[in-house]
Amino acid sequence: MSEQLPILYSFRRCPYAMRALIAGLSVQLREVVLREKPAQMVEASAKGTVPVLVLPDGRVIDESIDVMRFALAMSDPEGWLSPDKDEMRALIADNDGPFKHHLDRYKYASRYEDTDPEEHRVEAEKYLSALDIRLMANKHLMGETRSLADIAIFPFVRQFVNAAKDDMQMSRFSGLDRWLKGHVASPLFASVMGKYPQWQSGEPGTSFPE
Ligand SMILES: N[C@@H](CCC(=O)N[C@@H](CS)C(=O)NCC(=O)O)C(=O)O
Repeated sequence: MSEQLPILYSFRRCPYAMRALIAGLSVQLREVVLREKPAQMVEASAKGTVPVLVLPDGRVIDESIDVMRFALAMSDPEGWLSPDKDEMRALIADNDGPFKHHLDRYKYASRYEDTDPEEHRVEAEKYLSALDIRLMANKHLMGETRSLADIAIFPFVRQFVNAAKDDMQMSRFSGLDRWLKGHVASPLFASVMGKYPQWQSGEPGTSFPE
């Protein structure tokens, strides 16, 4: 039966891949090394980014948020798609756009010319402050239960906070701090942090979840 599962090309440390994996699909997971992208992945999606989902009928989904929406359209037991769609879309767009822009330029400043990481930390923290205001009022970004927005965003916030922990004053972000710690400690997050060997052509991949 395993050949009926979709194939997911993934990279363990990638926040986009995390959000796709966490959305609940059963897949054949193919762990990729980004500097050695498999030809099959690039044939499926010439963009050359992970995650890439290849469905048994040949359809390809190569945007992480679309993988999440596809998975949740099939099964959404906690109602992650239930909160206001436009509000969630806007929060995620701010994460994937400006916040990711500043995250990369803070964390990987030497890869960019004329970049002052501090300026980008300050800008990134403006987005985190907006999240914190929500999280002081509610347990999660869209209310008392977790939603698409929380799951799509927290892997990026985790990456920023891990990089910035000596530079940022977490006490200014107590709602965000509680929320992030909760997601990072959740069984759901643990379930996508398994280590898989690099996929080799000719192998099916690892059945996920195991
Ligand atoms: N918009 C894409 C972005 C995915 C993305 O940029 N993934 C990174 C890894 S975190 C990647 O594959 N980069 C290509 C590379 O580093 O060669 C999505 O949401 O799926």
